[in-house]
Amino acid sequence: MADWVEVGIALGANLGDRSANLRFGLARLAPTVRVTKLSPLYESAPVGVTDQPAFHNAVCLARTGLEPLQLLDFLKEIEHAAGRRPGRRWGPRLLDLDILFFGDRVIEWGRLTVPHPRIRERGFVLRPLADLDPTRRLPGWTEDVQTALAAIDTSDLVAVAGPEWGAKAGED
Ligand code: A4P
Ligand code: MG
Repeated sequence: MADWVEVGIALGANLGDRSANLRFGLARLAPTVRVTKLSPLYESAPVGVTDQPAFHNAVCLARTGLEPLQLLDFLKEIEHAAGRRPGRRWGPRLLDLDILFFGDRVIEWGRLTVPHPRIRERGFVLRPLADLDPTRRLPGWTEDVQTALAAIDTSDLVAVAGPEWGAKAGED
């Protein structure tokens, strides 16, 4: 096991009971991945493939002793346990768990790119990440999270619950 490292994880869902699916994912992270901070819950218009239902999105900060590819496999297992099966890229999903950053590592392996390459374009990631840590500068970035957020349009985002959403049941 590596030393415990801080990671950022993005959570998304646009099928089924979206907030329940995200809570399922959160619950499955522990104790291997210990969540230290959870963002508010947002509803967001679909990006990429636009003819699909709106998403619920959130971000958490966490600590883990897993190596990067172990973390990726662990997240994929949780997605599978939530009922997700391989489908269209950017298409509808019951649960999506993406690694936003992994300590100060810069990774470009076949299966894993860290920091996540599309963070800067995505309000549904930047906004909740800025809620948790606005002055964070991700490895390889010249600006911090709040500066990146100020550069994009986030008018489609609606906060639907505060960070306590992670502990509640049945509010979708
Ligand atoms: N992969 C590479 N780097 C990473 C990383 N940092 N974290 C690989 C997680 N996975 C990473 O992912 C495809 C492959 O990316 C993985 O097998 C892994 O080896 P996937 O989750 O199976 O498929 P995907 O999510 O459709 O693809 P991708 O490229 O992760 O899509 P995105 O960029 O995550 O976009 N609109 C709204 N409003 N909210 C959303 O959450 N999500 C997407 C998915 C599109 N539009 C959205 C949302
Ligand atoms: Mg993904």
